[in-house]
Amino acid sequence: MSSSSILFERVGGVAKITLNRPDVLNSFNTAMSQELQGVLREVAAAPELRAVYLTGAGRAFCAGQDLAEAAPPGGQPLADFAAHVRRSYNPLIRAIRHLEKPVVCAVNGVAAGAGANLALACDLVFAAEEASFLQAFVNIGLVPDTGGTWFLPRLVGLAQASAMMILGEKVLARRAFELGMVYQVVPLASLEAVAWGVAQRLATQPTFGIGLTKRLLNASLESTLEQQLEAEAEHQGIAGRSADYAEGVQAFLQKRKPAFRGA
Ligand code: T3D
Repeated sequence: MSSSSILFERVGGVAKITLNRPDVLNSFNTAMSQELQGVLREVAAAPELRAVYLTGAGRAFCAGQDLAEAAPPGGQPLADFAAHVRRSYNPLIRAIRHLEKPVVCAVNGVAAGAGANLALACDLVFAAEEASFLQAFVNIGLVPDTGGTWFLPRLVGLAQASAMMILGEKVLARRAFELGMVYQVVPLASLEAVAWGVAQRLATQPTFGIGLTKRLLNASLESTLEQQLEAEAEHQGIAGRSADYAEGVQAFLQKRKPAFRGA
């Protein structure tokens, strides 16, 4: 499936997804959100797709909600913001966190509002040195959404999250790295090669176990140590019965490269 506002390519085992409204810095209108939701459903249902690569077209990653759609000059503003957030943004975050495949995000430029929080929900976030993160909501009198109030304090602590969300100032990629918001910062010229290389490699890894790891990490953010110890045991029980585990151990003992199938 490929459409104008979301580009979707299957490259080997990787789903390459590009936010594609560069004239408005890839900001989300309703159609783009619905298309992205559809693509993520397609990826979830395709066992041959074992990793996701998400990026933006042009000079930005994503500038959040398309403000011209939300409040068109001389037109009708969105009637119900709560319903819009429930329909357009919450499903994206649920889809990414519940997708039992690694999601690699390449933040190629500014990531603002819902765009910043979309990136933070991904599993491995690479940022170009030229990229920045902006909790833009306060600048227009809104509250943070798209999971930001959940992810950001957990990533950077309450003091820094509060400052970002209340002051609404740009955080440059290097600072985002120092604060723990992103995995790696690389020059823009090598961003795609680096992040894409990781996504391609992940698609050959034991992605069944990586999916279970993602489940455990999701749970860990809300569990007690006792609950988490039990969850680890239960999920090790599942991983230990997988074909990938059998292959991984045999390959190790036979001193050869494993051929994982993601099952
Ligand atoms: O239901 C709901 O609606 C609630 C949900 C809310 C979710 C949200 O995400 S709220 C937050 C919305 N986003 C913003 O407030 C960010 C607005 N944009 C900016 O602050 C700046 O554009 C950036 C800091 C992101 C980038 O600045 P800069 O100087 O690099 O670029 P620019 O010149 O401001 O923008 C370039 C073009 O993109 C420009 O159009 P033009 O003049 O070339 O025709 C600009 O209007 C357009 N653009 C940028 N962001 C948006 C946008 N158009 C529509 N919506 C945008 N969000």
